[in-house]
Amino acid sequence: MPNIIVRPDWQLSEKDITPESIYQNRRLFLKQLGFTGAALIGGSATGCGKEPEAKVAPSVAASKEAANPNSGRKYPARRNPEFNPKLPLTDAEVAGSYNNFYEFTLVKEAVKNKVGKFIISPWSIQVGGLVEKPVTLDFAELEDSMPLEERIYRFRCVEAWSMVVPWTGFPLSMLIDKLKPKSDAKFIRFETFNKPDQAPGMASSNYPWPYFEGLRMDEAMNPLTMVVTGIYGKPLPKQHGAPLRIIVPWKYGYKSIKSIVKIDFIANQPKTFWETLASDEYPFESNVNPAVSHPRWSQATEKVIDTGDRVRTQLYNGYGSYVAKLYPKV
Ligand SMILES: Nc1nc2c(c(=O)[nH]1)N[C@H]1C(S)=C(S)[C@@H](COP(=O)(O)O)O[C@H]1N2
Ligand SMILES: [Mo]
Repeated sequence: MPNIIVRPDWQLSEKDITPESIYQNRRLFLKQLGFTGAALIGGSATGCGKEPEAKVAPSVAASKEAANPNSGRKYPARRNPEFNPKLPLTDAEVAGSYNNFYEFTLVKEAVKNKVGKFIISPWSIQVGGLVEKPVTLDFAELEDSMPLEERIYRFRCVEAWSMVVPWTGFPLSMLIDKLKPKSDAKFIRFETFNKPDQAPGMASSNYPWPYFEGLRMDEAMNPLTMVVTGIYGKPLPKQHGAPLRIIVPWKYGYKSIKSIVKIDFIANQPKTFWETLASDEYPFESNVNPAVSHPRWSQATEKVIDTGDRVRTQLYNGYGSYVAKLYPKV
């Protein structure tokens, strides 16, 4: 009897559209992390299975530029209504044309035109330090196995500009729980890729590349801290830090490190990229605080990037109800 079961594209399981060797490898990575098979086929473990999986056909998502060939079925993710500052969203085009990503260029408006050579697939993330089992994560596998959600956050750069954008991702705490850091791990350190051949700004400047950042463990575990894989309902474009970055919405933007390749759990407070360059201007903690001026400018107000409006800056960027308890002395 001929096989007459014909399923539309979007009903194919990951097994059907992924070459077998890759599929097997991914399962290996997942096993190391203690993920179960059920979590593999996006979303079902979390009740997100009813999301519009077929918005982007797998063939489209599998284009060369996709960090995860399966991501078409994961975007847009369900919006989590808890996180919505009820402010007008920044225009997506403006947010994607005004970027700080010094690996490419210092000119914000030009970043999106300099990312053409940046290769985001395959992408792996090395996890080490004070952790029970050091692992190398495959980005596509990680994204497939995590329940993605959308959250609208305020974002405040130390340069006194701000935006309001919908990020897609999952709480960093979810990943940390899987990675099982040891009890003496008090900080987490992140590192960005080091590829001067793909990122012209790395070759032409004397910064201490690759970019590195860090958080206290309690900051990393705070429910606001996200691993971000998308923005405006789509996978992250390169200029926003593809394929994955951190977002820490109560801290100045430079803490939200882009395009991560390495995560380490450590006992002592790590140095950070900007702290190394000017510790008085960009200290480790860097919570948004309108009362503490940058040595060279006031932090009392901020300019909204698409409207040009100048608005008052809020302590912890408005997220005090989540994080004020972490900082007994402001
Ligand atoms: N690797 C890396 N991460 C980075 C930066 C950078 O230059 N390199 N810039 C930071 C700064 S200063 C800001 S304001 C935000 C900007 O993020 P966006 O371009 O997505 O708005 O990314 C942060 N993360
Ligand atoms: Mo920034």
